[in-house]
Amino acid sequence: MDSATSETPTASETRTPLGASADNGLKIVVVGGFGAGKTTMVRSVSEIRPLNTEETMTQAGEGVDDVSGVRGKTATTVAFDFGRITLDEHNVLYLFGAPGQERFWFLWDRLFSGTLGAVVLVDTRRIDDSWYAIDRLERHGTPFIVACNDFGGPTFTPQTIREALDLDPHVPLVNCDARSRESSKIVLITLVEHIKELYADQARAPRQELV
Ligand SMILES: Nc1nc2c(ncn2[C@@H]2O[C@H](COP(=O)(O)OP(=O)(O)OP(=O)(O)O)[C@@H](O)[C@H]2O)c(=O)[nH]1
Ligand SMILES: [Mg+2]
Repeated sequence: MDSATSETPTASETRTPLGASADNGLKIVVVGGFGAGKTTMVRSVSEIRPLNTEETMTQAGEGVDDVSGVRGKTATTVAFDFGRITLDEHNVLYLFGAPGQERFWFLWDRLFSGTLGAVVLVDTRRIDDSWYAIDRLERHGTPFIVACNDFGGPTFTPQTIREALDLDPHVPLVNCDARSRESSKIVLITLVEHIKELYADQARAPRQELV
């Protein structure tokens, strides 16, 4: 197998040093089905050149991996992607992109450890591939949002997607283009705001019980 494990140059060629006042690291993971665009999102939004652990896909994997929905894909993540984005002078998001292939799912538990929240990337042509990620996040109790990545596939109403994913009404659902930095930033902002709301709800809850 050819090794493509590398620090692949991306749109964010600029090397942004971590600010001296940054003292709060927030870990976010990007999960989803095989080829849903996880590596693409980490690459497009990271302010540093991201670390990618990708391997060239060869014929040897054809009997093992379900490549039916990702014809033309040449590389796949075998460990994780890592990127960074500064929110403000104190807060920094550390982004981890999960491997999508079933044979690497055992790595997900480690990736979820200490995670503040997650983005579930969905390819609407293969919605079923997202069930596993959502199930794992719900079991783990990790807050998450769902982002439908634009592969030019059929457009469904938000309600249809919610029903297909059996999504709780409080889980935000957004559209995105993982190749776009701006679009990916909006996804991350949506997640951070969702997490803030959850914490605010939790902070209010005990006071309500005392009344
Ligand atoms: N049209 C379109 N293509 C995309 C988009 N995001 C990613 N791609 C392409 O889809 C392919 C798969 O993207 P990856 O980022 O490797 O997907 P992944 O989820 O990391 O894949 P695994 O790690 O193998 O599970 C690549 O060829 C991307 O260029 C998108 O928003 N629109
Ligand atoms: Mg990947």
